[in-house]
Amino acid sequence: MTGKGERVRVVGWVNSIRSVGGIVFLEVIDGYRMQLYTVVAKRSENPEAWRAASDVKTGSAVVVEGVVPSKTISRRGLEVHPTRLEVVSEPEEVLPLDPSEKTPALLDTIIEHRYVALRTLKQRAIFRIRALAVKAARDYLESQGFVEVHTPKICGAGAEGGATLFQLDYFGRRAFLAQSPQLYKQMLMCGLSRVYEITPYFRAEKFNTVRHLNESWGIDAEMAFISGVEEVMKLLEGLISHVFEAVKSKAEPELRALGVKLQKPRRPFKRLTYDEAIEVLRSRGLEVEWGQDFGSDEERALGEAMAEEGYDAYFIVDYPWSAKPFYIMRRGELSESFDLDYRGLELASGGQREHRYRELVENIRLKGLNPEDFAFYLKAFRYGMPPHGGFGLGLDRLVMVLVNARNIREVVLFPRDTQRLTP
Ligand code: AMO
Repeated sequence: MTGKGERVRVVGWVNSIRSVGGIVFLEVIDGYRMQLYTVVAKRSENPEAWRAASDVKTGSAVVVEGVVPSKTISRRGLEVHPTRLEVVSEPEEVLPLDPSEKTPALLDTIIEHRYVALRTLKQRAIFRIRALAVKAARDYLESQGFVEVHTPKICGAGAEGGATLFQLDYFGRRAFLAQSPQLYKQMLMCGLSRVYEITPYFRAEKFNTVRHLNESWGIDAEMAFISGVEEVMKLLEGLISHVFEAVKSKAEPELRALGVKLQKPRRPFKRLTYDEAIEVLRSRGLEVEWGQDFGSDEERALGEAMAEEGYDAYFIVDYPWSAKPFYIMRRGELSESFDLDYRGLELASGGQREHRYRELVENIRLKGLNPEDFAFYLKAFRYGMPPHGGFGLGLDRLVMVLVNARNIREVVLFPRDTQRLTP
């Protein structure tokens, strides 16, 4: 903390200017911290610094040296009386948004000019919390023995269904952008039994929702020698709880700037079977057929029902196998899989995988796919593949929940959707 009477050096941007009589007030946001300063330049105190402050334009990058006075007059930020004020860069034009947040900007304007928007406390808070969540996730998974890995993003096959693949020409061969690290993280289970990856993935659906992007980040984990899917769910529950705890305890100024009161979800998270979920939905007047996956409307309705029971976070288990990908282990009509939802938003999905070679080949066929397209993947199942399972946790969605955002675009610096390829 900076004490009264102390000398300080401030680097940052001028967010607003007010001039009264012989005093200029500059609101300056720090270069990277959650810190606002009010630079109070008085003609009577330091004419040179006052003159420099009088010439400053909103949006300028400045370096200020000064003193924190024992008696302050400003209401916002840490007050600094300058002894020297240097403008290191001036804007070429008027800023596209008001960084002092007196006039709120539209989300489209923010996305178009995210780098300027980061001069507001709210925007800065979102991306500082995002970084903290990633760090907390790493810390947690590493504390559980997981090794961070990096798998290819240019791939020869996809795992999550053909319609959602971005195709590209790879030296004359057909290749795809990775839809998920699914196939590779599973192959690794043949030699390293706990791995995780924090990675972007690419989905080519023409989404037009507030919860989908075409490039999205995920926290993927995979663990072997498991005795069942419950072990995977416990890991995910621990991870989510740890991230909430870390953000709550380490991002106090950020949460305050956003007006968010973060509540750690009640543990253990509720386990709701697919059949129970169908019952809940039908009792709320939604028409759902057994076997279908839930869409946003169903997810929201379930979220309301669970909230009434006091659960923010809940697993949906025992999905019909027909609604799940080929790599998920079957149990008759059902599957060893789960989704994790938070207040009506799907945050993660996962499950136990089919590790038995013959059954896996059969599953691929049953989904109407050609095992030959997955030869490189299937090979790893011939050399002593242990029982394993894992999950893919949507990082963007997790951050949405942490900062209470309604639109996924709020928490991604430069979102990629059907309309946006730049900036
Ligand atoms: P799934 O396709 O359910 O599973 O993805 C896992 C989680 O990633 C997030 N997510 C998305 N977020 C934003 N935009 C998108 N287009 C998008 N697609 C997915 C969601 C989702 O719950 N391989 C499996 C995971 C596994 O079994 O390990 C998979 O990719 O939060």
